[in-house]
Amino acid sequence: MVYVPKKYELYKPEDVKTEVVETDVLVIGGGFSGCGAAYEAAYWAKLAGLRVVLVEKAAIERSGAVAQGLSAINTYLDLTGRSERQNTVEDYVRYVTLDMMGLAREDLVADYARHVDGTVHLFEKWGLPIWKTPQGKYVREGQWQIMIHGESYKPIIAEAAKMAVGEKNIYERVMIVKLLMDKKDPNRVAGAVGFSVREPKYYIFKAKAVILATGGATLLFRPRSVGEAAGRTWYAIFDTGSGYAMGIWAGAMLTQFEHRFIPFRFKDGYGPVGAWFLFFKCKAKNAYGEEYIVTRKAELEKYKPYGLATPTPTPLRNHQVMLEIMESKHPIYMHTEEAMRELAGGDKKKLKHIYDEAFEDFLDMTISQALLWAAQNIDPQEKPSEAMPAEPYIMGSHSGEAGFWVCGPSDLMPEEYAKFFPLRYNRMTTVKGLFAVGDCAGANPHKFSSGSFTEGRIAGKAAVKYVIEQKPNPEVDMKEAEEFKKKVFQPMVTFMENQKFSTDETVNPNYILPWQGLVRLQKIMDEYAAGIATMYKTNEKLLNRALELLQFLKEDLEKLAARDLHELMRAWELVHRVWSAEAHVRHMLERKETRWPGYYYRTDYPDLNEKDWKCFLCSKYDAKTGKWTFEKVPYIQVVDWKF
Ligand code: SFD
Ligand code: AMP
Repeated sequence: MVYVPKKYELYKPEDVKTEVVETDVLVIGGGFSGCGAAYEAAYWAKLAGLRVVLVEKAAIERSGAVAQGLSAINTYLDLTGRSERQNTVEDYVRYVTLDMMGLAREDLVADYARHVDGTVHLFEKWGLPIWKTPQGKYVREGQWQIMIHGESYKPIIAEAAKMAVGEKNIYERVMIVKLLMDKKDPNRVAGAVGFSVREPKYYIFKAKAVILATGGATLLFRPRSVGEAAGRTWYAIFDTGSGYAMGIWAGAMLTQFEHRFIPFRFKDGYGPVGAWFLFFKCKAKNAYGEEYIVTRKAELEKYKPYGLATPTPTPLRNHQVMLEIMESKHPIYMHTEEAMRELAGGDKKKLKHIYDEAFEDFLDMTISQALLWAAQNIDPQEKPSEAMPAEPYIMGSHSGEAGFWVCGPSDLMPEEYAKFFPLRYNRMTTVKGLFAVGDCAGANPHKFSSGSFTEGRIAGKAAVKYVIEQKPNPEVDMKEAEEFKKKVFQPMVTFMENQKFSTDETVNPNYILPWQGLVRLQKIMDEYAAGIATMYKTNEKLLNRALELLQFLKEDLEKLAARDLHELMRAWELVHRVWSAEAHVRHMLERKETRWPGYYYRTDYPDLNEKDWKCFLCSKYDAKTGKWTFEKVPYIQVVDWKF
């Protein structure tokens, strides 16, 4: 039989058209923070006659973390009395800072917190159904969270952003690969380049201000879901560290990049636990029926003062679970059946209502968890469900605080933080004209959906102000931008040149496919950088070995192959993931303490070290020399909160 190689839609760079788009403000990523940025920037830009462009690699109607919907808005303070419980900004800042074991940028947290309610009210106006009490108050899930019927959360928010900027200013199915810098000033952004994942087209976006809103970084670590469940994760698989990598290359300062979030989740489907713990008052117990938050309360003493905070910080709640698992007292069970029984109090009608709510929680947000219940014959009113800490996620919007060091609001930002910003515009990174929001903005976590949109709005407004006041006129090196097209399409060329070398195109000594590189990355991170394989433990030796192996992987990235435009996107996503992973490892290596037990353990520095490490860890990459430099910035209490 004659071997006939398969045909693919492959393009040589010289066959790809270039389209140049000029704008004042460019928003990269149309998720929650990107939609917020576009919505707000459009308002101010219109008054000033400026253009705002939003570019997204998917379709914003269903892109990003909220693609499937959500069942709760996790950040709503309620300063005006619309819900079952009101809060103050001070108390919110206390909660967030303690949840991060003492390290949060309070200027940034207070800033989004004071504006977040207004965002939620807009969401409701745009049609998002929020649960109401018979008295018409928003139903609280917990102190800070409110319940929503959120299956269509993303389309509702995307529509508002689309209407604000106008269809002609939205570029969908365009994967952004790299930022462009000003020819005259290497520390000023000038735009970005990317390619269409639908047609042979290369894009050069020229912009005066750029907002990074590409979400966090998932699947850097081998996930618990492998084999038949490969690809199932808790957070958005589309969030591939693009903004991190692009900002790193541009020389923007990172902060807290050693931080990660380990979500404790319903096992295998990754169903979130928040509604179960807070709204349904569900208890988690070990295999022997012991409620570990009670039996392991004394463990929290070791982590004073944070261990004594209410609620117990998320990493410490994880830590208690991990101790159970390390002592082999798992499976850990979420006792949904007990919770539902207790809430219903013998009232059958009430039980039916609670049952519906329980299913809606997952159907709104994590459909696969409801499917898993069905597949495994689990009726949540009869049987408990297994839960488990998942693999690490790098993010700055949920219970994680990795991201860029950004400028805060002028009324709250202390001088120790401000000194990094020659120009002071809210949420601008240390690169002029480059802003970061949502998962991309570091040291101000717990934004979730509503806070990310709010932070986008803050940055959108500031970006327009920057363009008006500074009148930046960055110059793009068009030759360099056009030259980069070759690099972008190189994986297709590599495939074309080597496809016939072997009879199985997935086994070829001259190239690697993106998924092969991805499993390599995941193996390295899992085994050396405190993934699930080592129960989240690592040490200096392991981390140094991780860096060595990542270096080999980086060399092999030059030999990536792609068989179609979709795979070309996967190739560039992998490049972005690898750089995000490297930054994470370098940061973990640098912080010589275990600040977040339950997120990761440095076994060579097993304790909290308040004296040397109650500080933000910041880093910068110099693309010219290939060197990373680190710097500590002190934590400063900005808001007057008390324990
Ligand atoms: O239950 C490029 N989140 C929750 N928030 C809540 O308010 N309530 C909840 O209930 C939450 N929970 C939850 C949450 C997320 C997920 C996945 C689940 C459950 C299952 C968190 C929020 O969703 C999250 O904080 C925000 O969405 C963060 O916003 P942002 O903008 O930082 O990220 P994004 O929305 O994922 O958007 C990123 C966009 O960028 C695009 N993109 N575009 C072009 N070029 C590139 N190179 C790009 N790279 C990425 C993406 O496609 C995407 O659109 S619970 O667990 O607590
Ligand atoms: P999750 O579903 O775990 O992402 O949580 C959703 C929201 O509830 C987040 O704001 C969490 O910080 C919060 N949360 C989850 N579990 C608990 C808990 N046991 N105690 C206090 N807050 C929680």
